Amino acid sequence: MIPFLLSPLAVAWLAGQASAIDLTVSKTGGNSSSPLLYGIMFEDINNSGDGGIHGQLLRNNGFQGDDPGLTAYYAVGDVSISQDTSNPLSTAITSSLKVTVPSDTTGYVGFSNYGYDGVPVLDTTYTNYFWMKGDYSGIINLRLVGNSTGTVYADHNITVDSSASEFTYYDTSFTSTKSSDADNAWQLRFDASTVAGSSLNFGLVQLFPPTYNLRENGLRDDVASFLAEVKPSFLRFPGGNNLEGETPSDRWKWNETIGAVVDRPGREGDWGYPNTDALGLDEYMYWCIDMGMEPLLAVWSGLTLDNSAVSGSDLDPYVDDILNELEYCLGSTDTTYGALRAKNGRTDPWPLKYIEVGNEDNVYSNGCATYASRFTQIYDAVHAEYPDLTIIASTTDTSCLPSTIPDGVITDIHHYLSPDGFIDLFNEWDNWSRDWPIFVGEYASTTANDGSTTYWSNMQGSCSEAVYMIGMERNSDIVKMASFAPLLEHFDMAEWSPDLFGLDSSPDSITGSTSYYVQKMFSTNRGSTILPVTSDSAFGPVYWVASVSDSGTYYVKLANYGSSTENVTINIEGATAGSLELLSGGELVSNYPHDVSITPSTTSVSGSGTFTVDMPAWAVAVLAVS
Ligand SMILES: *[C@@H]1O[C@H](CO)[C@@H](O)[C@H](O)[C@H]1NC(C)=O
Ligand SMILES: *[C@@H]1O[C@H](CO)[C@@H](O)[C@H](O)[C@H]1NC(C)=O
Ligand SMILES: *[C@@H]1O[C@H](CO)[C@@H](O)[C@H](O)[C@H]1NC(C)=O
Ligand SMILES: *[C@@H]1O[C@H](CO)[C@@H](O)[C@H](O)[C@H]1NC(C)=O
Ligand SMILES: *[C@@H]1O[C@H](CO)[C@@H](O)[C@H](O)[C@H]1NC(C)=O
Ligand SMILES: *[C@@H]1O[C@H](CO)[C@@H](O)[C@H](O)[C@H]1NC(C)=O
Ligand SMILES: CC(=O)N[C@H]1CO[C@H](CO)[C@@H](O)[C@@H]1O
Repeated sequence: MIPFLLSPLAVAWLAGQASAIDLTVSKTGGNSSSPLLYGIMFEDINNSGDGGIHGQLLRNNGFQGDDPGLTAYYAVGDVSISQDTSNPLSTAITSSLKVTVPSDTTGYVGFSNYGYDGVPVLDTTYTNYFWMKGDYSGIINLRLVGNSTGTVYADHNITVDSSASEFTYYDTSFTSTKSSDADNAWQLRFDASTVAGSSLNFGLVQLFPPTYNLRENGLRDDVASFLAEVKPSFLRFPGGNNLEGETPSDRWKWNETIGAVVDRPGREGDWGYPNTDALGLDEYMYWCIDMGMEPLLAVWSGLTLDNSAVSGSDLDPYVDDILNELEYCLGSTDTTYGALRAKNGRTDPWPLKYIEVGNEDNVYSNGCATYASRFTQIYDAVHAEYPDLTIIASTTDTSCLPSTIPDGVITDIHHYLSPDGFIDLFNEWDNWSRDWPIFVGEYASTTANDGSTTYWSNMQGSCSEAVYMIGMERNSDIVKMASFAPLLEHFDMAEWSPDLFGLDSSPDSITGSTSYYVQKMFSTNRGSTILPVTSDSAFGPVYWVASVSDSGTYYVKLANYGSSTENVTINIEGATAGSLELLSGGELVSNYPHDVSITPSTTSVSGSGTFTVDMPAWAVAVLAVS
């Protein structure tokens, strides 16, 4: 809008507007773009797995981790509840919940579970599993209730015949109406009159809303669907630091995350809370298959978070463990671990093509000093048996890497920076050696330019990520893969912000940060060839990259890392129509939990080979035309 009177501010505004930027996209030349460029990195941090994307909603159901206590449980009625280690459910699940009913008690009593800061109660169907032990024949009443209000959203009876000699398994499903908030609990109640003076034990209670692609023990459909909209190309898992552990025995152990959930012991994760490992190796693989992603499996390389590293012959058993894990993923059903995979429900090998050796092996001094030998030991063993696997080293730092990097190895770099930090790295890859490919395995703008911590990404930070991504895409002949991190948080349980998106237990809580929308815009608008662009202007404050798809759609990605509107003219000979997606909202404006103000707008555009894009301050845009 042109102001009617030219105030000094308006003159400044016009001055900012005066220099139109002219871009001409070449229809020939250029490098092919990596088809895997935009993917995701996942580890259980801030309850992104348990309490986040994994479907199971009840917390502390297996009393896992270092000191679970009665976290999330409450007594319902005049009973006492306790963690009972003398009635383990299985070798892996070493406790159950004991509900002791005083003599002369009548009515329905039992226990509740408050989930991860509440249970999300939606207008949908839930499946519910539990084990129980103790003499009881009669009705078990399952409910979803407002924890403070007592409002009943779901009320369901099943008839059981439980014995004192062993645990009996029950599964059922029921429908619910929607609660308007997060303050909900799941309850299990029984008729006290027949138990009075005695007790019952319950094990591994599980409650699932509909799961993504209807997988058993699957992901929350609403959360996974929101992520799927990004169309990520790969999933790096299971860490991150959460792969490592403080000591070797604390590491993520693949063979304790498979099979029936009742056989998974879980562990104290590296981010200070228990991991149930219900989201285990096979579930990650199904997640990849269901979202059309390449799995990128990180394997433990001997580094622990206390700055020690297992190396030399001490590493041999762990190398064998990696080979066992790969046999589980890739072996035929004639092999020991391939047969185990089949027993667990998957006959075909998993479509695994990428593994990463460790995580950030450059960060700790003892890690860097030993990584060259540890990497080589693992590389040699894996490559000998699986020559087609692409192997990723966890650092680009050549001082930690072998002096000769084997052909085909990708190296991983991580950047957590201020917005200006990403602008400074715009040309990081322009002059980089083309000798081996790059994976930007973690990146996010995490602080403001003054160094203060960013709570949720704002447009300045997200725009700086877009500038850096433009730099990667321009160089995606060597930058093969990139993933923002961390992916997801439970708002009430976050130890690391900002994250790409988040949720809590209230309805409609799933919130994309401004960075989520940048990732989505870049990932869903990909060409196969990066095209040369000529311009009358240098990069900054506006940055751009152009590409074309095999079907002839031209994409021009733009970021304006500046405080003035910039008028950009884009020439693409022969292109006549398409769309413009634009994300803007002010330098320090953010989306917040339950307060989403910035989402991309899409408009139709037409032109005969020329398109103009007015880039607001701190904006990110994608022009897609043919
Ligand atoms: C293609 O890559 C080479 C480096 O290998 C680079 O010099 C050239 O500018 C790239 N072309 C485009 C269009 O990005
Ligand atoms: C949930 O309700 C129980 C009583 O049933 C109460 O003790 C507990 O404090 C409530 N929890 C929360 C988080 O409000
Ligand atoms: C569950 O069973 C109890 C006891 O028979 C009964 O009072 C209650 O109405 C039943 N609830 C439902 C939802 O059927
Ligand atoms: C997992 O593998 C390790 C190393 O091979 C082995 O010691 C351990 O017993 C296995 N655990 C299970 C549950 O199979
Ligand atoms: C990369 O090379 C270009 C010229 O080709 C130069 O302008 C730029 O500063 C270099 N970038 C880095 C990070 O060295
Ligand atoms: C942007 O530039 C084009 C081409 O010079 C011009 O037609 C258009 O009016 C300009 N838009 C604005 C808002 O100044
Ligand atoms: C800083 C913070 O809130 N950290 C939390 C991260 O999540 C774990 C598990 O929920 C909490 O124990 C931390 O306090």
